[in-house]
Amino acid sequence: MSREDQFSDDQTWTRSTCPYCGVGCGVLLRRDAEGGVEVKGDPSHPANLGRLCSKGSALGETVGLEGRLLAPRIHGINASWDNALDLVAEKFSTTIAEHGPDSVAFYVSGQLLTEDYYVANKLMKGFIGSANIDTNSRLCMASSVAGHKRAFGTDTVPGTYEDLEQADLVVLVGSNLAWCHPVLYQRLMVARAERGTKIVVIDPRRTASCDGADLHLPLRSGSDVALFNHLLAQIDAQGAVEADFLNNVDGFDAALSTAKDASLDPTGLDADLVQAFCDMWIGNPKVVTIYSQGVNQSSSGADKVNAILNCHLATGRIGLPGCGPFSVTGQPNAMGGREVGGLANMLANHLDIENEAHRDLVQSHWNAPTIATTQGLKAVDMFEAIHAGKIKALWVIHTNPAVTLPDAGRVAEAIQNCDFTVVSDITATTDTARLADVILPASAWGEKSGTVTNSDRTISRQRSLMPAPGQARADWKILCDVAKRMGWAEAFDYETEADIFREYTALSTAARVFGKDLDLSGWDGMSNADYDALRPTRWPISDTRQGGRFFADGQFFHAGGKAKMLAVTHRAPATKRAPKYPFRLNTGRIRDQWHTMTRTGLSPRLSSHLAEPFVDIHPQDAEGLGITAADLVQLTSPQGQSILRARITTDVRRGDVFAPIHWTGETAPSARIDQLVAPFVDPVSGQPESKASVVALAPYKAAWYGFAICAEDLDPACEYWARARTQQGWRAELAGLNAPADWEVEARKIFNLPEATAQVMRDPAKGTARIAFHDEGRLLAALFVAPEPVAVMRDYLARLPGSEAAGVLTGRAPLDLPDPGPVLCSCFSVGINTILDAIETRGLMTVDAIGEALDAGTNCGSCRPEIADLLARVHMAEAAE
Ligand SMILES: Nc1nc2c(c(=O)[nH]1)N[C@H]1C(S)=C(S)[C@@H](COP(=O)(O)OP(=O)(O)OC[C@H]3O[C@@H](n4cnc5c(=O)[nH]c(N)nc54)[C@H](O)[C@@H]3O)O[C@H]1N2
Ligand SMILES: Nc1nc2c(c(=O)[nH]1)N[C@H]1C(S)=C(S)[C@@H](COP(=O)(O)OP(=O)(O)OC[C@H]3O[C@@H](n4cnc5c(=O)[nH]c(N)nc54)[C@H](O)[C@@H]3O)O[C@H]1N2
Ligand code: SF4
Ligand SMILES: [Mo]
Repeated sequence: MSREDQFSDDQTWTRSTCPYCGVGCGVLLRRDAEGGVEVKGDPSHPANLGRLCSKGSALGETVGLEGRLLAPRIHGINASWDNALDLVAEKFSTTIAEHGPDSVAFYVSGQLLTEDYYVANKLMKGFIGSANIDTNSRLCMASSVAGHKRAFGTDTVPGTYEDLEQADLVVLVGSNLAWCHPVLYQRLMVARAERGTKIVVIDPRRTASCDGADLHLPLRSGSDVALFNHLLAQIDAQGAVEADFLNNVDGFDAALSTAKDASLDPTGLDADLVQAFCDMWIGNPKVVTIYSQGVNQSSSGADKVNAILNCHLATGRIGLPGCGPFSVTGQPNAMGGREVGGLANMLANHLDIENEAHRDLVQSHWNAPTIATTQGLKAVDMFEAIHAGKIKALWVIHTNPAVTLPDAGRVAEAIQNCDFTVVSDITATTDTARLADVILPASAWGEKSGTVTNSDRTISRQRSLMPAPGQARADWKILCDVAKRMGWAEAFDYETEADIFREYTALSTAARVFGKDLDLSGWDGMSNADYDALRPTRWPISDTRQGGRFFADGQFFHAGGKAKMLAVTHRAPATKRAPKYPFRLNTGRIRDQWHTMTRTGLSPRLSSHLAEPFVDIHPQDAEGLGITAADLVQLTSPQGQSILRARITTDVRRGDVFAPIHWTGETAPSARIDQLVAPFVDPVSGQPESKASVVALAPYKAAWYGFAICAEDLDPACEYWARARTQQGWRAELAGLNAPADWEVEARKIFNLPEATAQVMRDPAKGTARIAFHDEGRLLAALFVAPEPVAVMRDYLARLPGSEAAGVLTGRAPLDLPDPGPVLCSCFSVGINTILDAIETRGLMTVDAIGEALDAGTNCGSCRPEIADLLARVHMAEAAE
């Protein structure tokens, strides 16, 4: 029987899991006639029940071979696998022989499959004998891990996704759920429509998640501990402490007395607003507090987590239907990584590196020659040790640290200067891969196979739908190939990912003696066929229990079985604003891009939502600096510089600016935001403070600005450029300090069109130029230049390459063809102007009415918060008239 036959009514669909966020949505996949991939939500997957967000819906647009790395490369030249693997094994072996096991390191990713992660960890900790394996989850979940362990004695998310639907109140702390966990947000919105769930957002910035919220607390950056300490004191003052539950909790008195001493001043919030929040929280026993990077990515991240957990422990609101703290994980397998010991400070199966009995068990299970006895270097320290030359061989797998680590310029320098660097990636030219000695082609989502664990402990399969292209290989295979060449053939002799998974579940069974919560013993000895047919299942999975929630029974995992409340005090962010750096730089995500865009950036639909990097500035700050909308702005921090497009908005607090994290050397070199970010970390978790650096702002005085469209690629050489995919090719924003002598010559260089027929319109007095290149009547490319930001109809023009486009140089749509404006609904490509026009001319009052009229928001629903926001703005403006 084929794999599909076993679990699908329709035999042509393969069940798999979305490779993006930690919601972990199930997808149904099928090859289409053109060799592409059709994607739809899996109605039977418990995470999404058939829903998908914009990124999941566009997966089919991102599986082509464009940009793929198809063969191993040594110093930029294609090599055979044998040569590349021999070189990697030899370099790692000799470095270890000469300088010891701690002179090498792996930097891996929460996007690896559990099987990949398990093997990487086994190789480093049990065979190389160092714990220098850390992961981008250090930048992502480390504070939650530390907070969980301090409070519960284990790193466990107590609740399930159903809790969001059963809660009366959902509090989002430092989480832009509407954009970053869109399907969970949709589930929440449905529950809200049905049962009136209240929603509170705690975020310095007004986000799309605020559109459906009852309250928004725009607290000062980094002040969450002060707010939750105040809540704890209020819980006590209002008699909401659950005395019975406190029998299972240590540390209540100390935590409470610290909380009572705490001041609300650091939050900068209005006292009435805080009171309304506390009353709501205390008055709704069914409360879920969701938290994410606004909490974790902070120099007090672990304390923020514990301040939140304290409130749930004091009220016993944990592990019951509809209530509990909920750390939503970012990456698709951040949880799986934590489960198999993917961080430098843990072992597989939630076992501890410092515990001798734990180490012995793991070592004997692996039949390993050694086992690391102390924690390895955490991400930021690891790259510092590379910079200092202490680590001499580095292997980066499935992550792009030259872009995403704080002080990214220094990190790039460290990678560049490291004696030997290997990168395993699917993309040929990432900022990190460009710096490596050896790059190894990995098989990608859709080609590879294994398991992932989502935010609510549900383990699902990723299944392959098509063979890997070129010479690409699964990440676990590449790791095993190297391990075998390093002399450990037997221990890494797996035939399939099922072999690895079986070894892991057997370890879990052996680890039962330690009474850990993570228990997969029910799957011990699973057959290949069972592994193939595996349905999404929430752990624990044993003979005594399956799935469910943790801790309502008061059983925790510290010695003695009790939970701990921690006395935590507010600490301001590590960097202080000063006259030289008067602004606080907050960073985060946008709706339709995934991290460094290597995959989502291939999709024209996803690239149309926000096509250029930007910085959000409060109107009063902008005025003081002489910055107006669409100006370019130079940001300077002690670490580096960036140039970004200004968006003037009251969504940010005065003194704060916000910029997205997604742009790279490939898409907008001067917008790499982590070049500005200071490398300060939380002292407990080692997680960097990615959202609270200090910067100075100044208008960027470009001599010229340009907008370009083209069918083929472009290669700008100016100080500022940012490019984005379109259905017809590319669009790009450009700016420079020196205008070239001849714009036609320059345009030919940018587009690499030395011969094409040019149509040129110049106005030397105004300093403007417009050049279009045609081939047999079809538009190849066009460039619009002016001494100020160019005013043309960008979204209209971006659709023209490949068409006749006779009037392109006017820069506007013909009068009878309205300009749809920037795309809001990426599924149906509906622009803002089209929606505004429909609201105004047809009197539409609701998001659903707009959906009926224009289809916008009716497929994945990711744009519904923004449509609601547009509606609110129009109706508010009307009311004011
Ligand atoms: N579209 C999209 N979705 C994604 C991803 C993506 O790249 N794109 N990445 C995935 C990953 S790996 C992750 S980790 C998650 C992240 O998901 P989120 O954490 O929801 O996303 P962010 O935008 O990083 O940050 C959330 C919010 O924290 C706020 N914040 C900043 N400082 C503070 C503070 O001091 N206190 C509070 N309370 N809030 C603060 C920011 O203003 C921001 O709105 O998203 C996942 N989902
Ligand atoms: N300032 C600031 N910085 C941040 C954050 C922030 O909020 N603010 N967020 C942080 C967080 S939470 C995260 S999670 C990180 C994310 O940062 P990264 O992990 O560095 O970013 P990605 O773009 O996800 O990198 C994944 C890489 O893996 C490659 N890849 C894709 N599929 C495969 C595969 O199957 N195998 C292999 N081997 N490679 C593959 C991709 O091409 C890409 O190069 O960024 C962090 N950095
Ligand atoms: S919410 Fe979107 S990105 Fe996240 S797993 Fe689901 S479809 Fe993928
Ligand atoms: Mo993340």
